Amino acid sequence: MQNGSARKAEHAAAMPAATPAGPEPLAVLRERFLRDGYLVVRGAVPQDLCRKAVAAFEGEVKPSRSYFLRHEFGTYDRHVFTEHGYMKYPIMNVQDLSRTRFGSFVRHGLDVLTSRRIREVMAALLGEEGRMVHTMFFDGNQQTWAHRDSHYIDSERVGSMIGVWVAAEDIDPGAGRFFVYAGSHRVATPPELGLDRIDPNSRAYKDAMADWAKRSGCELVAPELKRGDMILWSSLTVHGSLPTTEPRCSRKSFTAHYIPQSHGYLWGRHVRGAQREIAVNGVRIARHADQGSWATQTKAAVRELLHARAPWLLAGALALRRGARRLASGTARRPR
Ligand SMILES: O=C(O)CCC(=O)C(=O)O
Repeated sequence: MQNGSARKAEHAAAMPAATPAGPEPLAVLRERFLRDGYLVVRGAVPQDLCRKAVAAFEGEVKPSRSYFLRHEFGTYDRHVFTEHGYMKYPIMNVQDLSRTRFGSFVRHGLDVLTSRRIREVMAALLGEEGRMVHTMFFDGNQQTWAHRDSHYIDSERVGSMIGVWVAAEDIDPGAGRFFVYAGSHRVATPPELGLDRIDPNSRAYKDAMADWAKRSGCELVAPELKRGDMILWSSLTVHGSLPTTEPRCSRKSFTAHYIPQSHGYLWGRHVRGAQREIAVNGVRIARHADQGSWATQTKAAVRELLHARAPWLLAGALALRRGARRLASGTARRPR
């Protein structure tokens, strides 16, 4: 673990200057976003809204023994807690959670992600109103590998999706800050990453991407973010989270990925067809699954049981499913 002053110096060097008081003109924000591939906006979300969403997480979600879809593995799993009691793996797609069990968390979480300043900045950057296609909530740090969102999800016009990460509390420098490689949206993915061959969830992708990002010459920026601040980035900007050096601190935060609402979107690098949607504060939000359904929860429980009692059977079933998906993905578009 680094000592406090070394860490402070590292992060001070990586911090962009805070935006001056008062909202900056949208045209200025857009210019900066296009140049750097990311943008920090201070005080974007009302602090009270962030507090309500965090309280709902603590009251409804954290004590729950339900299965939630996880970003790290793409599977439904119960919470895993860090040594200091934080949920290690983020929850994926807050909009898909059961409203009966987690109604307050879903309502306040989606209010955070569709709040006024996010809507107006998004519209300025996207060139039209945004549609939300993916969301997450973080408590602890899964230590997200360096990646380009576009290798997983994007607008059908590759490069036009925008991510937003909202600090729901003051984020400690050692809590695993969100980082971007500034300007990496303008650097082509190197051929050795071979996305037509490499699964972007594989170790090979994660190692190759980390290595390339370091060699890219782009500066690693891990801004200080206080409750209500947000950072936005292009789907082509390489980003992730720093290692945790202060395990007593959480990094409560919401993220969302927006596309221009007139666009279709790529999910797992495929064009998606029709989809269900809800609307919150005028923002259309794609729904992917009913995470609270009896079928989803039962399947997850069976999978957990197999994992514990007959891992060979589970491995075989998963290999079969992967094979079937690979066959079905003959039409996958190659991302940049
Ligand atoms: O905060 C993190 O750990 C990473 C979030 C992220 O990669 C995303 O929202 O696209």
